[in-house]
Amino acid sequence: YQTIRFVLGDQLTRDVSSLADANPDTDLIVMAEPQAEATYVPHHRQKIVLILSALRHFAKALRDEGFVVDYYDYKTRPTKSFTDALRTTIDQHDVSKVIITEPGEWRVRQEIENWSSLPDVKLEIRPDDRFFAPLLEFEEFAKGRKELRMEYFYRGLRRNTGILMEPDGKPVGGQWNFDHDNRKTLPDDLTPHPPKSFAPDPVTRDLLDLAYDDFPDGLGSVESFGWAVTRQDALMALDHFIDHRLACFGDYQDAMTVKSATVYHSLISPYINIGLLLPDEVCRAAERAYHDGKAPLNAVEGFIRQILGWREYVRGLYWFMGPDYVTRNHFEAKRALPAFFWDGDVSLNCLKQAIGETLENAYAHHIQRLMVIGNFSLLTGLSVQEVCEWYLAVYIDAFEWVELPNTLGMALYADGGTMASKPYAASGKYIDRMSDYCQGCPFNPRKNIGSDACPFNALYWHFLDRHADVLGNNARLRMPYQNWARMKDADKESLIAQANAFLNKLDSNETGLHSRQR
Ligand code: FAD
Ligand code: DLZ
Ligand code: SF4
Repeated sequence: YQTIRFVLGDQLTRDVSSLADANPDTDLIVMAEPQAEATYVPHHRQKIVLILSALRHFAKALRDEGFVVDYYDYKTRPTKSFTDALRTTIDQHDVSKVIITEPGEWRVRQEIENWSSLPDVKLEIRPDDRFFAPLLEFEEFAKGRKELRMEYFYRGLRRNTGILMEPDGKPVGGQWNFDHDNRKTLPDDLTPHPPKSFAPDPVTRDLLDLAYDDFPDGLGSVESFGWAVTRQDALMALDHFIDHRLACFGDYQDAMTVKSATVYHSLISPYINIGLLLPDEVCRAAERAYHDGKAPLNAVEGFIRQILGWREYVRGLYWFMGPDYVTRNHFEAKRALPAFFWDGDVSLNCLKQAIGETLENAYAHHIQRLMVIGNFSLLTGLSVQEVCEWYLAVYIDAFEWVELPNTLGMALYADGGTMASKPYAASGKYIDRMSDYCQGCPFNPRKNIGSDACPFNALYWHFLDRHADVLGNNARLRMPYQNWARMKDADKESLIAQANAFLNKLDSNETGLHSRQR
C-alpha cells in the first residue's frame, strides 16, 4: 500500500475529507477501538455501543466497496491508543504516508499532531469540511469582538448557503428568528408521536450483550437502545422526524413533560456528530418540508437555526478559544458533584426526571440539559470541570467540541460571557411554567421559604447575591437585581438562609435530597 487513511469514530461517512480521493488499489484504511477512547470519561454504555457498532458497520461498507480495512476490534485485536494502532499497521505494512481528517477534540488533535514526529511517517491532516463554515470563517467573525453572539454568525451562514432565503437576499417569512413563537407548553391532550427506534441487528446485539461486562466503568443502561447505526437507518430516522414531529418542533421546543422524554425533538445529534448524516442534507430536508407545506416556518427555522446556527457557532468557538477553554471557571465553582448525578436518586422531581432519563437513554433534550441540570449546577456552584466531564460522559452525542461550549460556556457561564450574554439562571417558576414536573414533586414552585419550598427559588437569589460584584452591571439582569434590592433585609436573609441550608444538605448528601430518605 502507498497510503494509510485513518478514520476516527466520529468520521463515519464516505464524504469525510480523508476518504475523498481514496483508492482501494493503493490505500489501506485503518479504524480502531482503542482502550483510551472507551475510558477517557466513563461514557454511557449506549454511547460506546453506538460508536463501536457504527464503526463496524462503516468498516463493512468500505470492505464491500473493495477496500482493505485494518481494523482493531477491542476484543480480538486490542490496542491502547490510536497511535499504537497506527504504529502496528505501519510495522506490518511498511507504509509511510498517513492521511487523516482533523479530529473533533483538542486531546486527540494533540495526539495526532505528534504522529509527524514518528519515524518514517509523512502526515497529512485535512480540514473537516462536513461543516458549513470553515474554521477560518469563524476566526474572521470572532476577531476583534469581545462578545461572540450566535445570531450574527447564523445570519451570515443563511446568506452564504441560501437556506431559507428569498432571491432578493431577505430571510423567508421576513424575519430571521421565530423564537418568540417557540415557547409553548405542551397541552394536556397532546401526546408527541414517538421517535423512530431500530431493533438492534446482530452486530449491535453482540455489543449490547457485552456492554456491562466489558465496560464495567461505563454508565447507564442499554435496555432502551434503539439508535440507528448505519447511514441508511439514520436517513430513515430523519425522514420519520420530518414526517411526524418537525411540524410541532417549534411550538414545543422548550417544553418538558413526564409524558415524553423526547417531546418533538429530532434525536439526530448523534448521527450528525458521527457522520451518518450530513448537516447540509438535514437542513435542506427541513427546508423542503416547509416549501412542501409539511411544517410551519417557526418549526423549520427553529430547527435549522439549531444546526446552521448553534452547531456551527459552538464548533467555531471551541477551536477559537483554544485548549485552555476547558480550564475556565469564572465563578470559581468548586462544589463536588452530588451522588445523584450518577444514579438519579433525588427528590427534586425535575432533576429526577432529567437525570433519570439521561441515565436510561443517554439522551435528554436541550431544555432539560440547560434549564434543569445545567441551571441547578450553575445555581449551586458545582465544579465546572466535574460537570463538564459528566456531560461528556452521559450523552449519546457528546464530543468535546460541542459538549464543552454548551456546558462550560452556555450552561455554566464559566467563560464569563463569551458565549452567552447572561447566565441561564432561573428559579423554579420557570421550570413550573415550561413543564409538568412540579405536579409530581414534593416541593412547591410557588414557595420560597419553608421545608416544602422549591429549592431552585432560594438558590436563584443566593446565586445573584453571591455574584453581584460580577453580574450586577449586566444590563440583561437589571430587573432581577432591582427586585433583589427592593426586598426587605429580613426577607433577603431568610432566602439566603434557606439556600445555605439546602447547600449544606447537598454537601453532606443529606435528607430531603434523596427519594428513599424522604
Ligand atoms: P434537536 O432539538 O432536535 O435539534 C436539532 C439539532 O440541532 C441537533 O441534533 C443538534 O445537531 C443541533 N443542535 C441543537 N442545539 C444545539 C446546540 N446548542 N449546540 C450544537 N448543536 C445543537 N449537543 C451535542 O450534539 N453534543 C453534546 O455533547 C451536547 N451537550 C450539551 C450540553 C449542554 C449543557 C447543553 C445545554 C446542550 C448540549 N448540546 C449538545 C446541544 C443540544 O442540547 C443537543 O444537540 C440536542 O439536545 C440533541 O438532541 P436532538 O438531536 O433531539 O436536538
Ligand atoms: C467516544 C469514542 C469511543 C467511545 N470509542 C471510539 C472508538 O472506539 N474509536 C474511535 O475511533 N473513536 C471513538 N470515540 C470517539 C473519539 O473518542 C474521539 O471523540 C474522536 O476520535 C474525535 O474525532
Ligand atoms: Fe423542580 Fe422545584 Fe418544580 Fe420540584 S418544584 S420539580 S424542584 S422546579
